[in-house]
Amino acid sequence: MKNTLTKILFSFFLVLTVGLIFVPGNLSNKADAASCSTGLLCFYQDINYGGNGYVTVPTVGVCNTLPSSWNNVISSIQNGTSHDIKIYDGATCNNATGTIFASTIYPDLRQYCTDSFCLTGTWNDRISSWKAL
Ligand SMILES: [Ca+2]
Repeated sequence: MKNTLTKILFSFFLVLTVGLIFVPGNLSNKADAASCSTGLLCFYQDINYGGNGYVTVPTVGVCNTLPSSWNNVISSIQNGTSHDIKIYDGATCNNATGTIFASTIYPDLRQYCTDSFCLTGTWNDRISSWKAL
């Protein structure tokens, strides 16, 4: 009798635990992370891949100036490509630069700076151009 009650209680807590882990809301970040497919470079206006997205297929070695509506507004990035991406504060792949590594996600650029740029701030709302390596 006690053994049966233990099994019932164990089953109840197992179902409860699985239910809590797999609540759809808890998966939102993973679902968003999967929205940038392999081979694509995805910029987002807000942290955690929120707001509008700007999706592109990089051409290696070409400097890309962001459209004016995307200048200095990017706050998170998913790099689904196999290329490192150089990012620049200047509009013509000039001024301060940093690297967005291949197959890497950056959920919050407020937490990301590079080299001497770290002395003056982070990459949040700073990217104006980029180039695939
Ligand atoms: Ca800038």
